[in-house]
Amino acid sequence: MVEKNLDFRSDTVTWPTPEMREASYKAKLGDDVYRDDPTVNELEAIGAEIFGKEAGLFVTSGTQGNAVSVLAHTQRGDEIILEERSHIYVNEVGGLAVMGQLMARTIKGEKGWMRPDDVRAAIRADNIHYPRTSLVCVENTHNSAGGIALTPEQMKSNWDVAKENDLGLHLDGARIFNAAVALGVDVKKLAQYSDTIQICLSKGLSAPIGSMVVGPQDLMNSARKYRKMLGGGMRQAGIIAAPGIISLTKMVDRLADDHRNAKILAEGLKKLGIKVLNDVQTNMVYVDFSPIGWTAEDWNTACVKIGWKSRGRGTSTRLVTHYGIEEEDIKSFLDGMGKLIG
Ligand code: TLP
Repeated sequence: MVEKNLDFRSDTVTWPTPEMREASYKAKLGDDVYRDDPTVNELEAIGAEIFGKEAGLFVTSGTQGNAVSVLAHTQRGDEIILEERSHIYVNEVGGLAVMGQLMARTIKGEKGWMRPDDVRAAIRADNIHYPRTSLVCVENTHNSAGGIALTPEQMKSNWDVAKENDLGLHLDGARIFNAAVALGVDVKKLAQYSDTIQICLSKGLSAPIGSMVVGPQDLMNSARKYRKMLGGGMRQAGIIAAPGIISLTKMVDRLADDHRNAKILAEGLKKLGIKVLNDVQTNMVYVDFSPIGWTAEDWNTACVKIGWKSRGRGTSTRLVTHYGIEEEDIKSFLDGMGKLIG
C-alpha cells in the first residue's frame, strides 16, 4: 500500500518507500571521503553501468551535481552555452558565476531543445578579445519547457556541434529516466550524447536525498575534489546511498504511471475550463486558471479545501505527478475541483 502524498508542487516531495527505509537501516557503512563506504561505492558503480560511463559520484543534490560537473569541465573566465530557461541558468543561485567565474551564453530553445545552428553561432571564435567557450549544457527532461523529453536525435544534434568544436557536453538529467520512459528508449541511448550527466535520485525515483553524476574517470576525479571543496564529503553516506540503489534498480518503470496520471490530470482540467499550457509528455502539467476567472489565491484556497498542496503564482501553476499520487487520487482531485468551480 503506497502512502498517499497529495502534493502537486514537485516530485521532490516524494517520501522513501518502506524498502528504502529498510535499506538505509541495514546499509553497510564506511567513511566515503576515504572511499570506504561500500554502499556508496556500489551506487556509484551501478549508476556508471546504467549510463555506460566510466565512473560515478554520489552528490548531495541536483544543484551540487550540476555545479561540480560544470566546474570539472571549465576554467575561470570561460563561457558556457545553456538554454535560456534551463535550471542551471535560472534556478541554481548563479553558482556558475560565483563558483566558476563563468560567463553564460543563453539560447532560446524550441520546447527546451537548442537548435544546432543556434549553438554553433553562439560558440566564440578564437580571438584575443573573447572568452573561451568550453561547455554546452543540455537539460532532459526540460523542466520549464513542460517536462519535455528530448529525443536521442535532438541530443545528438547538440552533441555533434559540441564535439565538432572540441567542447564538453554536460547533461542536466535530473529527470533523464522520465525522458527515457516517455520515449520508450534505453537511457543509454540518451546518455551516449553527453560527457557528464547529473541524475536526481530524490525526484520521481523517490530517494529521500541525493543525486549522482556519471562520466569519464578524469572528470569524475575532478568533480570529486570540487564536491569536497563544497562540503559534500559525506562520511557514512551509505545511509542515504542505499535508497538510491533502489531508485536506480526498482523505481524507474513506475514513472510510466506518473506520466499516465499527468495526462489524465491535464485532460480533466481542460474539461473544467482550465488551460493546459504544455505538451504533457512526462509528469508535469503547467496550467493557467485565468479562463475560469481564478487568481492564485482562489486556486490555493481551493486546493487546501480538498486536501491538496499546490501553489499558484499569478494565474498559473505547475502540477507534478509522482510516487504517492495514484489514478484514484487524480480523479478525486478533479471531482473536488469540479465542485468548487461549479
Ligand atoms: N528542480 C526543482 C526546483 O528547483 C525548481 C523542481 O521542483 O523542479 N535540474 C533540474 C532540471 C531540476 O528541476 C532541479 C530541481 C535541479 C536540477 C536541482 O535539483 P536539487 O533540487 O536536488 O538541487
